[in-house]
Amino acid sequence: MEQALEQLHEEALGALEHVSDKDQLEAFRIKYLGRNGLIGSLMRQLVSIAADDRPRLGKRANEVKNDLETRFSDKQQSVSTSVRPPASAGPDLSLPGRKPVPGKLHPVTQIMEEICSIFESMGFSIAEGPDIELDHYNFAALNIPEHHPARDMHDTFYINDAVLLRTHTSPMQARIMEKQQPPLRVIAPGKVYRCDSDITHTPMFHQVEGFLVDKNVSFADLKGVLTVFIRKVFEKELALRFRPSFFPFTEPSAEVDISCVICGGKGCRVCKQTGWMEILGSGMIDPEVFKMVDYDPEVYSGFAFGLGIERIAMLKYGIDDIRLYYENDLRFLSQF
Ligand code: 2U9
Repeated sequence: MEQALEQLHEEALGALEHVSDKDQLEAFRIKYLGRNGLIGSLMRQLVSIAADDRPRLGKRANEVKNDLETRFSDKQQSVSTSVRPPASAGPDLSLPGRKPVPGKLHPVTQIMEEICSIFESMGFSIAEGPDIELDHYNFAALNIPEHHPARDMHDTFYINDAVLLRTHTSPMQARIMEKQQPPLRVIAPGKVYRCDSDITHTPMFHQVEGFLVDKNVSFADLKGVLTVFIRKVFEKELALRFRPSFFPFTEPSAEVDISCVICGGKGCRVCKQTGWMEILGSGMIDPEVFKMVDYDPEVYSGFAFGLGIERIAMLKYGIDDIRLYYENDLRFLSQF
């Protein structure tokens, strides 16, 4: 028994010498010091030896056990510190890397691209123009002369008497009509600016305005194009309702409502129990606009429309505060 105890002690000390990582250390613990380990089973055999020898061997077995436990815990310390480089050695290259978070397009850009591709599929081309615009193209060329009351509604940021931040993207279309002859199908997406800020308005927002000019263009064509567009962008068979309205550059004009995307037209809090949501403005281009660019209104007719992109995205994704788009909070933006 005594010899077995001393042999086991030596064997364990030798084994501990060769331990160099946490897994080996745990295997050592289980083999020698664990509940069913070799030291424990040797100690259980003490009951069967001669009563005279028992106190001495029992004492020695405890010494061996304590010695192995102390050395085990010293080894534990050296193993756990040896995998960590000293602080002066720079970054720990053995640590797992951080997963890169891929960036995404802003939700407004995503919807803008989607809207453009829907109109492109219907033969429209895309035109982009300057954010800083002449008063002439923003207003006068669109049948909004000086002192016209419609100018008040645009809450314009003026740079000087003749230059402003465009309040809609229609100036681009006026520039195109000035240079090109029909037939034309163009949409103008981009940033526009109005001095207004609350839960549904930001001083900068995005619009898409479009127009189509050709011979024999009717209000039915306008309804057809807008119905296809709305159903594609919302991916739903929504109903459209055309409500008479007024814009200086279109006559007749109509505001377009869609059946509520939330309740399907039954009436809910979002559509204020009406079953309808206002979505865009539209109309047949006013003959006065044609005259300004030397198109003959007796030969050509056309329709135009305009919509706010943030509003479309708010309705599509159920967002109730337009300012969320521009607070740069990744918890909001990364959802899209
Ligand atoms: C030309 C002539 C006419 C574009 C149009 C609207 C109606 C319209 C607003 C809707 C919400 C902009 O974002 S919004 O504030 N737009 O209601 N825009 S017709 O009419 C044109 C465009 C170009 C030469």
